[in-house]
Amino acid sequence: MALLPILRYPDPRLHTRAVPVKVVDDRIRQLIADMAETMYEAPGIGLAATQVNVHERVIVIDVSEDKSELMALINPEIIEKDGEQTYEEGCLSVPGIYESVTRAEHVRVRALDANGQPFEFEAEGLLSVCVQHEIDHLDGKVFVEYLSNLKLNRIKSKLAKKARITA
Ligand code: QAP
Ligand code: CO
Repeated sequence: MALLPILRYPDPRLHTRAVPVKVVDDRIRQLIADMAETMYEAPGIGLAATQVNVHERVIVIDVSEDKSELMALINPEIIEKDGEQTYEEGCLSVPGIYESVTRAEHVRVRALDANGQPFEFEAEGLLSVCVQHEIDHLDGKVFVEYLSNLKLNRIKSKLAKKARITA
């Protein structure tokens, strides 16, 4: 197990489009274990491989209260969506920034599990938001990019200022 460094917005590598995983092997299972450790340590509820500079389609999520329901999704796809919900989101790659984003309320997701077996599930509420947020990372999109340019520029200045202090 290993903690992986998390890329911070506006790192341009966060805009990389991840490629599908071809074979779910021990390398991918190790990546999932390391991503889960990194997410729990942060602590966070979701992490995409993009955020740890691995540009393959893998995400880990755990929205449970007691961190007991780890989900690993490989090559995840949203196959149905409907409705709208607005949720205050954050991101381990954009620390300290929380903003409302409107997304689908309900999604049906297809993915491979850590053994390479396809499975499907339906999600609503926080899990639905989290899956959509993490799949966006795999497509090179960070949640703050849904905001107005005015808000995005304010966030960029805030992060730049913070980076000067912490550097
Ligand atoms: C994505 O986000 C998400 O700013 C996962 O200082 C967020 O785990 C999905 C975090 C909201 C659904 C709803 C953020 C930790 C964690 C921070 C996270 C921070 C420390 C964010
Ligand atoms: Co994120």
